[in-house]
Amino acid sequence: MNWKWPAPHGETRIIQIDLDPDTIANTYPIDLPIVGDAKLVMEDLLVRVPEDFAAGTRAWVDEINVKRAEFWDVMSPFLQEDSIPLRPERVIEALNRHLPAPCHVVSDAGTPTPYSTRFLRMHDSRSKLVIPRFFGGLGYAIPAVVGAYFAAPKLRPVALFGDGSLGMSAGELETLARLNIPAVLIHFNNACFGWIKALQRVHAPGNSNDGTFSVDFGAYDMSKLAEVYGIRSFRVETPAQLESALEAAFSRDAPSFLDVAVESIADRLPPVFSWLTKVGADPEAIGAQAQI
Ligand SMILES: Cc1ncc(C[n+]2csc(CCOP(=O)(O)OP(=O)(O)O)c2C)c(N)n1
Repeated sequence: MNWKWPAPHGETRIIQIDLDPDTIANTYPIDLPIVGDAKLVMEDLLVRVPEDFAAGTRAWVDEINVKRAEFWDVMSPFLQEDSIPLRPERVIEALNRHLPAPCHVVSDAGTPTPYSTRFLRMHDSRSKLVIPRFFGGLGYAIPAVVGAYFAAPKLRPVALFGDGSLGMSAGELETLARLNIPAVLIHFNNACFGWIKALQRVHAPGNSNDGTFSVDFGAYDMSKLAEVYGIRSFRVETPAQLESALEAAFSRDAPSFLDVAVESIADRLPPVFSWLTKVGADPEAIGAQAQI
């Protein structure tokens, strides 16, 4: 939240745990720096937690679980919605039902980030979702699943990316094909740099050209691109096609590419705190979203 929370000089006392001493207190004034591996430090901290504090924490965890259940209730109609073009959250919902456990999911910046962080459900502690959020460089997921596969060949690698990312690392499809990496590649095709288009609309609404500039691509069937490399490809426009493509992709032992035509995040804002605040929606409301 652009370092707005917790307030930098507020009441909250902050302990920062980091493996890298150089990052300690870089952003916030902190009360207690601890340099160490997060898992080991947590184990040490847990034995020091007083019992009455732990009891209070249990009540808090219960409260969070109630809110969590409420969240899934509120979101369920959107996750089930069969509108066309498909809503991105509908794609994640279908993926949840097909993902094997454990698995490695890598997501690019753009549409896949807000929707995978909010809706992807991983039930296995060995599963991982990796998103290069530090710089959010587009084009990471396709090459990264090659690395994920060699790091853990028994775990199914899954890549989530937009068409902007695909444009930046499409050549790596050749690597996946040549090495026969059994990745499931899910392309969120919205024919634009959606993230940037949404930012332009949020910050400069009502300008000529709809306030947007240089962010639209043509609407292409990108499954044909993957086919060039001999990768099994699926063009997905309907919920039924989504189901059958996921079914087929996860039953194969070779790379598969799903070109999924999705609604653009420039048309209906995803749960991005600063965007919702800017357009006057309540970002803290469960299931907050806004049409723009
Ligand atoms: C290498 C790189 N260039 C530019 C950006 C800035 N950027 C962030 S999101 C975005 C648009 C992403 O478009 P797309 O991959 O099509 O996903 P969408 O937002 O449409 O879902 C851009 C250009 C970036 N993050 N990385």
